[in-house]
Amino acid sequence: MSSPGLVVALSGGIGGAKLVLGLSRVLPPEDLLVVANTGDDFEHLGLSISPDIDTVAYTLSGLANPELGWGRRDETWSFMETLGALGGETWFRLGDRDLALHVERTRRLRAGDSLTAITADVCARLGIACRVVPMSDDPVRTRVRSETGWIDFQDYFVRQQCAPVVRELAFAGAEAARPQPALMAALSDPRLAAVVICPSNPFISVEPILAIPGVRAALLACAAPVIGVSPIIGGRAVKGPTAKMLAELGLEVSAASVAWRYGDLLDGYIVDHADADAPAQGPRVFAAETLMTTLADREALARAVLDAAATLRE
Ligand code: FO1
Repeated sequence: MSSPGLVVALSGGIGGAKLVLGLSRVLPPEDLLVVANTGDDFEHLGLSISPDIDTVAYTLSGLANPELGWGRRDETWSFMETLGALGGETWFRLGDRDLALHVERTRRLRAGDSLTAITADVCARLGIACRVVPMSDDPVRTRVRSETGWIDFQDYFVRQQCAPVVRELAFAGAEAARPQPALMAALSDPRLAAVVICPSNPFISVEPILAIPGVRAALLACAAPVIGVSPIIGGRAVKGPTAKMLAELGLEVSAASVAWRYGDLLDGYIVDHADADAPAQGPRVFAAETLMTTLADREALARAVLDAAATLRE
């Protein structure tokens, strides 16, 4: 397949992973670098868990659970059932197969291996040809301030099912985190053709990446177009708390709001046909089918993003 050059995709959550799969099918593997959010990472049951890395890895390897969107397909739950019977915490559900990844990642982190190295080895074993890297090897933890105070991310997202009203977000550790070297190298690579901000929740999946010192400046300075893809379609989020968070943070629930939130980072912005009149000041707006139901949808949106980048490079 012909390639426009190197493409960097910033991804978090389920929506981001869907577009990453589309990009992986329309680009040579050596031309796709996926940078996964790690702000959702947490230690639970003594295990180091990296949900957004795993959602990308499982999605790219065809192992993602199609119903849940997270974890693995063909899962069994003996560990969870037994843990529950022993009075353990079962609000964060770990399937038996998924558990093996968390156990092995935790062992290697304790042995001193980097999250980057562990992720590369896991992806190689899952047969993934493109590069998947964490946004940093240093810990960054998203926290949410609600009316009752600060909450750790997974407690908010899973245990409390996004019920608390979000007043503020913080990314603990971001100010001391070093950006992923492969990302910084890619942003100054002469072959860089596009940076894609995937249709993820801007607050919890993308802003942790942008909060790492040097990343936003490198994106602003990079020679290739930065293309955002709206996670809002017709005023609604496809999945997850994006719309609720926009409203609770006092923003209009619209594709334009997300573009505004990214500010001057975006050169282009892909919105759904339903939002094609979105007056997104600054970035050039392109309309596409952004609801990804089928694999063909994922590929078509990936092509629309790359076409937009080509247009902006002219
Ligand atoms: N999300 C849930 O809503 N409930 C769960 O029990 C749950 C378990 C889980 C296990 C492993 C994993 O990688 C992800 C898991 N998620 C679960 C999703 C996770 O909270 C989110 O994918 C991200 O943190 C936000 O995108």
